[in-house]
Amino acid sequence: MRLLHTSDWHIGRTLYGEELLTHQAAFLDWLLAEAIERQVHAVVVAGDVYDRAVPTTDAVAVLDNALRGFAAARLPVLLTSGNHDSAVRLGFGSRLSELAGVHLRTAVEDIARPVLLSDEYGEVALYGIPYLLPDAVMTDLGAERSHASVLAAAVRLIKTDTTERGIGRTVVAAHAFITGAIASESERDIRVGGIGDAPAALFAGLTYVALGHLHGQQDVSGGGGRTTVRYCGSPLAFAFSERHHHKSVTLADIDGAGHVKTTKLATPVPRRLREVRGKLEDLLAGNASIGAADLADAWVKVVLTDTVRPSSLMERLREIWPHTLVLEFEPEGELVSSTADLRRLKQSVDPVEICEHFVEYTSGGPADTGHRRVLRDVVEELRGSEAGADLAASGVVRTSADTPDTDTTDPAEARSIDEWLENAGRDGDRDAAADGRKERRAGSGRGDSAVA
Ligand SMILES: [Mn+2]
Repeated sequence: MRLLHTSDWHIGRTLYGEELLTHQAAFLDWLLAEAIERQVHAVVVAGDVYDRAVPTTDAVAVLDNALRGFAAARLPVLLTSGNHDSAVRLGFGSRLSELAGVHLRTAVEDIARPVLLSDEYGEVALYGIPYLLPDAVMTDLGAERSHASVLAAAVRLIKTDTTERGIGRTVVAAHAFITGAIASESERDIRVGGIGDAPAALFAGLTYVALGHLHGQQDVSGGGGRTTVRYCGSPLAFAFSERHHHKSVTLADIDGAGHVKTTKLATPVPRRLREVRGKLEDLLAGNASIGAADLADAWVKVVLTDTVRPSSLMERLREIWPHTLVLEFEPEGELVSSTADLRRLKQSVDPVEICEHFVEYTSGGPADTGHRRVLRDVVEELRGSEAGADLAASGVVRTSADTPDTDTTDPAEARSIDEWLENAGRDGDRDAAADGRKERRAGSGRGDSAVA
């Protein structure tokens, strides 16, 4: 028995704004050709068929065309719904499409209804477990609120069915997060609300478990037992962090005794994903030592290390590498990442210092004396004004000793930034009033603060 296992097509997904649909359609054409050439008994698609619960009409047309191709070739296909799919929309007309060999498994009541295949050794029962959101299905399955519990209940239903039918070889498609598996950046985490992941052991006794959800191919059989549990991974890379993945679909050959041999079939690569890092000048010169040569056909992520931000960056990069999709800026030397920046910002209480961070971030170099003088003047003027008191109260300008005073100041009093600026520094007498308020606040004993 030979099956072709694939998942996570995410039809309609974009890559950093780049349309992937034509590449997805090309992959599906390739898949059909491979399935025919390698004479597989069936194709198994383990969820995340579409990228969105409400796919675009173009995405629907691509799937429709692919399924028609498999039906015309008399190749059975089993598809389950993943966490990105709407089970109801994907499952529409499933009893009809089944007549053409397209078996959609998107509902709990269909979990234990197998597609029966046969080879020279007898029958193989093929089941599909849709992505099971514990809150939605725990009652129907008589399970607890966890992935492990609902999946175990689904597997029990399947095992009862195979026992009744007297079938020894069973294949199950499931969309789940299996304990110990390695996640990628492009998946939506389904382990929320303490619902957790599920151990591979709950599939013990089955022959082959065709998993979907994680986008990197991996075997999670976990040693013991004869059950092969495997993620085939997505057919296309969906993030630059997946640029080292070798995307594939899995061919699973099951012999008469239920031994499984898996083979990866590399999927077509529409464009390579490449990440380069360096100074703009070196990059534009196509400096091979930093990997900047020959990127005209690649999807490119550029990390610039210049200390001053050059102008019209994206335009200049796209002139040499038309498929540049992502541009990041990390001045060399001091570690500057958004996380580090935010941490630094959080530690700063002096508004002048906070503004200096902004200057540094936008210009790529630290604020000089001139910058600092202007910043200090503006901040001091603001602080000395009614508008400054409002800003402090609303948490926009932080001072080390301040807590907001909602009794005496109304942050909504100034209706716009323009109004603040217009009034800024007009009334020097208010310094004293502001100081007085600060003292009262310190003594008021209210611990709540908008500053944190
Ligand atoms: Mn997915």
